[in-house]
Amino acid sequence: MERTLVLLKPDAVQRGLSGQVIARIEARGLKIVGMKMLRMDRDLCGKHYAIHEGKPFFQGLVQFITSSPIVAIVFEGLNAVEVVRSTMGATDPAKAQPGTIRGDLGLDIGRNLVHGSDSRENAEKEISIFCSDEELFSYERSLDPWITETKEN
Ligand code: IDP
Ligand code: MG
Repeated sequence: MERTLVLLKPDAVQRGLSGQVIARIEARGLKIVGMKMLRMDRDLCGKHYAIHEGKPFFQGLVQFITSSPIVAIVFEGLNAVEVVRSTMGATDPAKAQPGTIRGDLGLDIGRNLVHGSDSRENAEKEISIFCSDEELFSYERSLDPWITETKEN
């Protein structure tokens, strides 16, 4: 089954929205297979956001994401990457559709609450940055057949 990395950014944790964000993703049927709270440092930020180094917003992003604890969650399920991305909404909350996490709970591109991997390949890389194999769990839920008829993807 496909896995993806979700980060509840410092603004989500500080605003007490962690539960709401997790609930929206869980309610779609995706399963939590790993979760932890941590404070990102400059090093981890450089690894996770390597593709954005040098961009005008990078310094602000580092400052923000390292400013307070985050929650890192690995979700698993059918089309997990795409489903999380569509549930999050567009990067800029001002442009995100109502009904999405960013469209309902956010206002500013620099405070957009949540991260979700943008491809299966990047998901695998990002998960390995944040979680060891021992921190990830494979388990069945009895309701899985009521969420999807697909066993593998
Ligand atoms: P994504 O989070 O929707 O995948 P990316 O383009 O990968 O968006 O950007 C990573 C993160 O960098 C965004 O979620 C946001 O926190 C921050 N960011 C991107 N563009 C801007 C900007 O123009 N101003 C401020 N922050 C930005
Ligand atoms: Mg991105």
